[in-house]
Amino acid sequence: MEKNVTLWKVGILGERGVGKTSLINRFVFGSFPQNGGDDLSLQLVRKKIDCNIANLEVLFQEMDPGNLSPKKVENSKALILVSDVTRMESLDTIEKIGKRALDINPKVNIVIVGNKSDLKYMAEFWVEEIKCVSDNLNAILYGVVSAKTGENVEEGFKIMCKKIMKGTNKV
Ligand SMILES: Nc1nc2c(ncn2[C@@H]2O[C@H](COP(=O)(O)OP(=O)(O)OP(=O)(O)O)[C@@H](O)[C@H]2O)c(=O)[nH]1
Ligand SMILES: [Mg+2]
Repeated sequence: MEKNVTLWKVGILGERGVGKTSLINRFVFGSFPQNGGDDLSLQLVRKKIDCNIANLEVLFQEMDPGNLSPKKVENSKALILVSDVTRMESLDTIEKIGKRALDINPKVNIVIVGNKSDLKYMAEFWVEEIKCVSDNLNAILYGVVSAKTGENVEEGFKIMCKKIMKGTNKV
């Protein structure tokens, strides 16, 4: 008999090319296709999460920041805002996206990541700057990750789920 499933929708947003598709591929399929792989922007990608929450499944969706409707924000358990550590303006962009999302729903759970941590030698910003944006948006979690090497990806998603479940400071 199928048990009840807890299903959370999680939106992934950020500038073009920051690695949204690659992060989904890394976490859900454990792979890093060259050039980001197939476009997942129109798909919902579903994954079971093993993190003390019975039968938790997450539906990931790349969202177009220019088209962030109240319905999309309301339906999302969390929004993961992705920047690229080699491009400073990508961090400014997610701050703007985050502010817009909070205007729509001040209670939305926000996670801030700087992707491409494997390119640290080319980085224009790092954890300190990410923390600053995270504080401004009252995010539940922030950090650097790499879809290419997998650094912090699996752990990060699991920590996010645990924090949401505990309702650390929101929900
Ligand atoms: N070195 C490195 N490259 C990455 C990483 N993540 C993504 N890339 C590369 O960055 C490029 C863009 O990745 P995508 O995953 O397509 O980015 P996206 O945000 O989905 O892009 P759009 O859907 O076009 O907005 C691709 O060439 C990826 O291979 C990473 O962690 N490290
Ligand atoms: Mg993409």
